[in-house]
Amino acid sequence: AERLANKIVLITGASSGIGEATAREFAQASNGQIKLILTARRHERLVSLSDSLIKEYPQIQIHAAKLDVTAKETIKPFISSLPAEFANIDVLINNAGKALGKANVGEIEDEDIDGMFQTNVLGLVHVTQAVLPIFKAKNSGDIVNIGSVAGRDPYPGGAIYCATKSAVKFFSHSLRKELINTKIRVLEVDPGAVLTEFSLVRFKGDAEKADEVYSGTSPLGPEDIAEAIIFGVSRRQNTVIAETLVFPQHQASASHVYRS
Ligand code: NDP
Ligand code: 8X3
Repeated sequence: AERLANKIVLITGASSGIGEATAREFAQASNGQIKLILTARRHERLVSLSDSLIKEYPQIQIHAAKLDVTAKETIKPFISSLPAEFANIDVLINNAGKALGKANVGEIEDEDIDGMFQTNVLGLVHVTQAVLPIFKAKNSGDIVNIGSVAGRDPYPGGAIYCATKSAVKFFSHSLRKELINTKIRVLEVDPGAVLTEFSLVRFKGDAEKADEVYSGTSPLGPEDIAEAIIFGVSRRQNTVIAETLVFPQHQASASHVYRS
């Protein structure tokens, strides 16, 4: 809790799944001694998350705001017009992301291709570009990028999603090298199967298809990934948990999954 105390944490995609669980875990691990900037497109969800956290941790400070990471021109103005008490960000959690569909190349909807690259890659890059000057100015800060097992182990039907997540990996690794002479840390967390709205989004609201992804398995919960994120961020300054691959017990690669 001491290492997290009074940190200012910006989370993208905090309205659901891993992002929401990460907000909760930061609140719990710091016992409310933290300032959270919660962003996503669904503002009403951020408000109810914020309300529930404030109820549990009355001293917590939360700024909940709509931010679409694909709206490139809004990102820098958003960061530079944060309320003064939230402006000096310490931790950036680049979590907003998605898969759209599972079609093979040649049959992928144009808007799915664009949606995945714009959110998972360009959104992450532009948010990082907007926040990094704050970190450089004080020579500290943590950037946590949410990749995926899909960025290490590509699978048919995932060409675009896997390409976006391997882009996240190489962006993260390049950035860590650029920042080697600073106290800014770059952490990459790569989840395996996590039960969130991920598959519902991928299959565009088809709950049956989404449920099939997890049938006969015990997927991770978003809080399991949140714990890995908070572990990395709360190490002593000299320690960089550079990459973390987290599977549920029945999974050993993107496609090697045991079903009972
Ligand atoms: P969810 O669908 O539950 O959450 C995704 C979050 O991203 C939501 O809060 C959503 O908020 C936000 N988001 C989507 N589009 C945008 C946008 N344009 N701008 C801002 N926020 C956006 O899925 P997960 O929690 O599972 O996904 C979180 C991350 O984890 C993603 O990067 C995903 O690729 C990755 N991941 C997930 C795995 C899984 O099995 N679940 C495995 C490996 C990686 P809103 O719609 O309100 O904008
Ligand atoms: C999500 C995991 O394997 O469904 O990143 O692509 S997978």
